[in-house]
Amino acid sequence: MSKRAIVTGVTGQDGSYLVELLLQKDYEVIGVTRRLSTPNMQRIQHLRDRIQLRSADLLDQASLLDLVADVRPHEVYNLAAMSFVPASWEQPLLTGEFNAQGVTRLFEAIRRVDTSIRVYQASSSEMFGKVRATPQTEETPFHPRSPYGVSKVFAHYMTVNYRESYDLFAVSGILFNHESPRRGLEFVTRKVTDGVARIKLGLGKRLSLGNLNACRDWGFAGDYVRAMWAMLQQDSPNDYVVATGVSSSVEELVQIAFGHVGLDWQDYVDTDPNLLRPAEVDHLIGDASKARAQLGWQPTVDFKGLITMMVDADLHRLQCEPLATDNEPV
Ligand code: NAP
Ligand code: F7E
Repeated sequence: MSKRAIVTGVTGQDGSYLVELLLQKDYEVIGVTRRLSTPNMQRIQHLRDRIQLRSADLLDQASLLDLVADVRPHEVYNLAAMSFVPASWEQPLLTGEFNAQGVTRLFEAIRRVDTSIRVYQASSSEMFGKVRATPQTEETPFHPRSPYGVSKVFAHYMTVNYRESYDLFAVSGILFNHESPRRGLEFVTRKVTDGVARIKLGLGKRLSLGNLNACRDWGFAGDYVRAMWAMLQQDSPNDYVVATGVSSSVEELVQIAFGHVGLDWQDYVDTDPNLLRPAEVDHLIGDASKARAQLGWQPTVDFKGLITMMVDADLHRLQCEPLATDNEPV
């Protein structure tokens, strides 16, 4: 009998890769969308006839209870969130409602329906923030630097709490930055690869960025969803760091992206103080030894391979459709 999984945040970057993986593994997939006046299905258009979609919102307890009670899943992957860090300073309360209390609402729905349902919570390296140790492991203390980071710390400890209080198989995947051609255009990797492609094709002239010195441990989203799935297949629930173990700066990112199309980044990049954050996370690098040892997980795409893949995908997309402004299925 095939397993049934609920995926919240199915219209997002990770949702689309995770659904592809689950379908390969013969899962019945129920994707959760929220009602929008204009549906936002670009990333899952190619999967639409192979999954069911249900409407529910992390803000609405009844919708989550109905969802879990009707579907009776074996596994729930909670990927839904307000995921853009700068927006969390503009809307700190809403960020908390989605990312912190939204997770509590989902856990409440699950524990009331069936405590044998396994659940994955999308935690983040942003919880480490002003880092207390390098590299960061599952044991590193948290010091979040944004309302987004704070909301994810709350949700992380709720995951631990529901595991300890109700014996739920609830896991927290502490994932470092992961990117792809399906990444939202506001995140720095995609902003750069889209900007480079536009400049190369004569559709743009310059690129404005914030802090070029920030360093992140960047991996490929397609690799990271394999770790999510593996966490729910273990004998017991556990939390895992998922990262490449290599950290690069935003400056290195622009060097690689412009270099890939034969341009010198210094001729095109401006820095804009308005793009600096009220508090920055300066340097992240993860140690995924536990995930490697227990999940048998390892990344297949390195940083240069990731960025060149994204530049090539943006070149292709803009050549096919030069007026494109949003993500296209790739
Ligand atoms: P993403 O592309 O921004 O997708 C977020 C998804 O959440 C979208 O499908 C969005 O739906 C949905 N959503 C937002 N608010 C919702 C609500 N109130 N109710 C129901 N759905 C809602 O994010 P991602 O990069 O795929 O990341 C997936 C998860 O991993 C997020 O929780 C993120 O915080 C976390 N994370 C990401 C990274 C990373 O580097 N990508 C690293 C660590 C953790 P709409 O399409 O309707 O907006
Ligand atoms: O910024 C710097 C910026 O917005 C990365 C989310 O998926 O990963 C993501 O959060 C760095 C920061 O990602 C620009 O200051 C410079 O230091 O791509 P980002 P993020 O904030 O690390 C974590 C793990 C998540 O969980 C989040 O959901 O790049 N930076 N110039 C810039 N960043 C942006 N966005 N735009 C710039 O122009």
